[in-house]
Amino acid sequence: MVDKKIDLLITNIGTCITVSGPDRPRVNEEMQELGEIHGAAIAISDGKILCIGTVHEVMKEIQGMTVIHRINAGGKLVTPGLVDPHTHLVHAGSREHELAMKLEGIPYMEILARGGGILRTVRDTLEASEAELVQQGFQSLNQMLLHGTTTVEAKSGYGLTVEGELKQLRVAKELDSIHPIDLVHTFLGAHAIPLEYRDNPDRYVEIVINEMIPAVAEEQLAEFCDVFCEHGVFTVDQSRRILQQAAKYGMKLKLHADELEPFGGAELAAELGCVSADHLVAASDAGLIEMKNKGVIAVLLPATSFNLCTGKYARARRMIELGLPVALSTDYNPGSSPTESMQMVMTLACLQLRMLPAEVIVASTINAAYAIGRGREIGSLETGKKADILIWNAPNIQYIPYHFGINHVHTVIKNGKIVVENGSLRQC
Ligand code: IZC
Ligand code: ZN
Repeated sequence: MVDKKIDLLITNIGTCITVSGPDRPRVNEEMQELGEIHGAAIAISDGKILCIGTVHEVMKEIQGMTVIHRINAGGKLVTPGLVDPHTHLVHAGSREHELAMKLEGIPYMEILARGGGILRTVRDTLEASEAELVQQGFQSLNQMLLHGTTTVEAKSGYGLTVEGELKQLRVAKELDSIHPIDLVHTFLGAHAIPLEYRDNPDRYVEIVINEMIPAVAEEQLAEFCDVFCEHGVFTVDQSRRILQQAAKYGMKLKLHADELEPFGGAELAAELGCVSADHLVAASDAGLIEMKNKGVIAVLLPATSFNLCTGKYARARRMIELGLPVALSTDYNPGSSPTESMQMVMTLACLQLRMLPAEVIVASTINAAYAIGRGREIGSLETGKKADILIWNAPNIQYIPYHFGINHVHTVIKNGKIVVENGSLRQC
């Protein structure tokens, strides 16, 4: 090891939350295990963690090695970078005009049924050039990075034509290559039924199955396939057919399940062995138990419940009690959750889902990483993992969800590089 160089050495870490543990999502009481090290240091080489421990341990291990750059964490709190496993990142425009409609009592699904909502964003996104979409997505990613998110899942679903979906996925690939945040790509052609197929939704499902999935696979544009399985969008049977085809093409599976009413989504996610089922506000106990038995991760999106003003939140306590691995996400999108901030989600998870601050950290790091198939590479601070690290302006982890509505991130290190310094993006 002696000839190895340390690219970055972080010393004087007050408390380091490593979230280290077994190579699998955390369940039950494990969701409260943070793997704290007091008086810690982290040595980084080639974008990865070379060693982590107390200052004494790390200094001993790296003795004789050249240290190229070092930072003093000033006794602050350090955690893994946050992972956001469910976003509709690439889109054009925004939908603030829906706010007054919502306050008048018009439900989200009714706005969609009138040709607004998702379909409004589809029109805006189809009209936008790839360069415009890259520009808008880049700004959102900057916000995410400033708020401590270092890996993001990004769905398509605002094209709803073969070309439109491919365009969105290509933009996501481009963003992945030009922005420090790492992206994980998901095909969501089954996001809404286009108006022209309203009278024959199965015809649209056929296009998703026979044209879109093969085209997306051919260009290797998506690792996951997802479906918005809900009353008024895609039925359980249609969702099953789409996901089975995606699996044939080598994609891993996700599902928007039981967001607004009990619809059999959790049961379907278990039946198909989805990596995650997301939302689950109205999921049945039977469905949750089936998910647990199949190891499906529950991705909860409390900012969406908050923003939809329904007063209905996922039963996180019940899920944790049942032994389901729970992850958190923003659901960032221009309709039901216009926020890039995982810190906002963490506050809502505590106050509305009754999750403990420690559980919220685990759900936003290692369990979120497993929800996008990255649990072995990110989500905790352990030797060999990516050096995705946050230094916080917060005395302890409880303080982050407690003191809400502001950004507590001081420094972001992504793949071993400092990308946010003193709360501002570093020019590179
Ligand atoms: O644009 O409204 N729920 N899809 C499913 C969304 C929200 C995104 C949107
Ligand atoms: Zn979504």
